[in-house]
Amino acid sequence: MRLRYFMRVAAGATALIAGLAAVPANADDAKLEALKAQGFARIAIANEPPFTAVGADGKVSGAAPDVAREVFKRLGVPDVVASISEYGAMIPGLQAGRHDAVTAGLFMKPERCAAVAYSEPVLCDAEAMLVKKGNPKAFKSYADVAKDQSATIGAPGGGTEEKLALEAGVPRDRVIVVPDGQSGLKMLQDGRIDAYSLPVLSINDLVKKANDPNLEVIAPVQGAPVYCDGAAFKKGDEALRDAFDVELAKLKESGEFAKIIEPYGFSAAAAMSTTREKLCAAAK
Ligand code: 6CS
Repeated sequence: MRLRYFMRVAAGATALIAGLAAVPANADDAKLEALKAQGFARIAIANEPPFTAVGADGKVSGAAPDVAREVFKRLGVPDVVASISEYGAMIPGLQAGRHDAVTAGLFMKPERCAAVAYSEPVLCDAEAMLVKKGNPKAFKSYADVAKDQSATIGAPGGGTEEKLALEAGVPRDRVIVVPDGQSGLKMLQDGRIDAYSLPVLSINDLVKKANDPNLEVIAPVQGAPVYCDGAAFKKGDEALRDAFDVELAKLKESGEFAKIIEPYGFSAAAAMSTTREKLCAAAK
């Protein structure tokens, strides 16, 4: 009796293992298969150099799209097609199926990690403020802006700098939503805002191109964390995210990751020194 029971269990187990073995490793990569068939991945970007940039000829560059393009190519998706979006609209656009991924320097924070499936870290940067030469209001932190009742600060809508300013106590009506870098620069130069805040490399890029001696960069903003982004995928597309991570890890390992991002001013070591898990658990 016992032998027959054992034989039945063994036969069942063998059939199960054979069945599993027949399932391809990436069986639930339906999304990846769809992107391969589509021939490109639709990425959301902000057009904020050096994170993301769209040239006059429409060519998409910047560290985040360049990494994404290389990873997708290795996954069998030949190219990326970008649409420009405000940071605050990127996650809703991803969730609504308008983008296949966000590769824009969208920094990992717990509330965003809860809403999307991030890859492992790609681009890290501290925060900066652009002010008039001489820093007339002596800003060093977002709290300094809060303390000065007359001070206003510009920041991207739905961006980390907007949130940091509000969390530091700057009232809503003194945090001015700015659509893009050139607008922020002009508003500061025209005296319509007292400071404009973006990540350090973005502010430095603006200053380099502005060629205006009457500007000063406060970097890093005291009390603001160093953030890192990852490529963001829709919840449910974890298999695609995992496949992205496998190729991203190979790029990091081979040194090609550094070759892509370091010419833009980013540190490969910074991204490789941390993880999605740590960044998604971080306080801010
Ligand atoms: O993740 C963000 O919200 C921020 N990331 C970048 C690259 N620029 C500004 C934005 O607020």
